[in-house]
Amino acid sequence: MKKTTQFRRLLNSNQLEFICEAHNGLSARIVEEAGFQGIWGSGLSISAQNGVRDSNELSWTQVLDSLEFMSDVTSIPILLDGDTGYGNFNNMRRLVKKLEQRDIAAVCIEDKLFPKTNSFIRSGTQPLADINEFSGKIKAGKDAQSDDDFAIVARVEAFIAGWGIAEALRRAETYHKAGADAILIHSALSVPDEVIAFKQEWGNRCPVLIVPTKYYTTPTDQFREHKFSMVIWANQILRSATTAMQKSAQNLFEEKNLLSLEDQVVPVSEIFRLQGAKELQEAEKRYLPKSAKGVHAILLGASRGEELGELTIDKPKIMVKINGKPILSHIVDTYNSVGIKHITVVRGYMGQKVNLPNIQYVDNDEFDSRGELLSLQKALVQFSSTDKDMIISYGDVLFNKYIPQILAEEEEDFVVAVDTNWKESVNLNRKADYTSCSMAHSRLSFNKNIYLNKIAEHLEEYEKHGEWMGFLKVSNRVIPKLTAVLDSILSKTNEDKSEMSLLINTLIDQGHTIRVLYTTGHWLDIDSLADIEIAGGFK
Ligand code: SPV
Ligand code: MG
Repeated sequence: MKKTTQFRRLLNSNQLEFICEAHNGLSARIVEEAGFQGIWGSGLSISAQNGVRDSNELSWTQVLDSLEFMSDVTSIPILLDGDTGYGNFNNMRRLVKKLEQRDIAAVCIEDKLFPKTNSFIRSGTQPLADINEFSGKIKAGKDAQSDDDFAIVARVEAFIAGWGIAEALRRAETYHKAGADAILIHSALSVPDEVIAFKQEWGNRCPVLIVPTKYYTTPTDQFREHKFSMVIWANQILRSATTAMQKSAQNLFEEKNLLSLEDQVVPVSEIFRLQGAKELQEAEKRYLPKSAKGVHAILLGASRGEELGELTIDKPKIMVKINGKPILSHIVDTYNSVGIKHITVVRGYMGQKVNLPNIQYVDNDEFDSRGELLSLQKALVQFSSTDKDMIISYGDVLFNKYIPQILAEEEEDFVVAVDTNWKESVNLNRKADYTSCSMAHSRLSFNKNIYLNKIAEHLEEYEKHGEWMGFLKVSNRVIPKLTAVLDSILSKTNEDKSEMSLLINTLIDQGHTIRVLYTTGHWLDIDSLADIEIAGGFK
């Protein structure tokens, strides 16, 4: 419902309604969350939160700026305390136009002179506006509004300025005739006598609003009994924030540490929530291009690597040094270079020797008797609910950084990298994972989406389209699915030694599509001493 319509319904409802002061976006949101159905855009509070006086020291456009923040973060109507309308009838017209543009539901103007003074400062000496001039201002405002539901509240300051009930009623009647939708009758007494006397005489000619700041001891039921339309809690949010800020500042100054304060204040996460941080995170997922940043890498690195002989007597293969640093460091550096810093390594053989910093470790003590799928299962336990995509790869495959980059950018649920240059692979005469795909790599496959048919060690030449390089990118959407498939495979005891290729083929059998990204070279499977030489040597 439009905010103007919401406010009109509050004004005309047959029960007592309450609106509460706010003075910036944060306080407006807090007031709405508390349950209020409307906000008082208090002139006193908006001035005070900027450290200036409630004497029109803020320009009217500065007030508008504050209102815009308040309006943007809330769905309930705002009644602006528009002081005297910031000038004459002409300024009032422009004010109404600008308020409507900012989705402000209503404005209240008071019959005093610009620059105004707060009603509780030297109240008795305050001059009132000329009654006819003020009525013209109301008329001009009503004529300027384009939304019929926009409301103008006329605030009668006769009691504040020391005039009696007759003057208050005369003014209210004139303003009502000029088109005011409601009257705010203000009083600086500590008892509600003036406003109640007014209401009794006024009857139900139009809704009447009150601001019980000074007569705060009055039970709310009295306002109900006298059929006031609306109570405005005009400054209590500003004042309670001030109490809290003074206390905290004093505490910090004296204690010079955060210990005694931390439990007394909301956590930073509450501020993020009030700012709507979550919505932005979700929008980023919709609108930002995917990048490797934030992807989680899982490295399967539990096996010893017997084929490297002596090199793996006292450490696992992933810790064997190439070019002066362990294979694992090379892999971590490559992932890091594209922004992937969440890395989990499943270690097994001589696990305690795998101890590079900034990596999460998962241990698979059954690395010898069971296959790599058990390692993956152990790692996945940590990711039952994650909002990150993951790339699963091997602890002994070196690669160029563009490979995780293109995998991460891909939107589909499952993606693998396939080397078209398999005839040049180091694996040519040893065990390799060949792939059969929906289309061979050629000029014809340019711009086509290619999908995986199967992975196998032995394939007929005609259906061999490349070699799987050991990378499986999984979107966070399907991690639970992946986990379920994995669990079902491992629940069959004869699949003890099963490998990643079985998992991928099972996913295909179950109807999942696995996107293939063809690449050429730029990776190296370290499976022999010769591979180490190729990669850069032992030193
Ligand atoms: C305000 O909140 O700025 C008001 C109400 O105008 S009062 O301070 O009571 O005048
Ligand atoms: Mg005010």
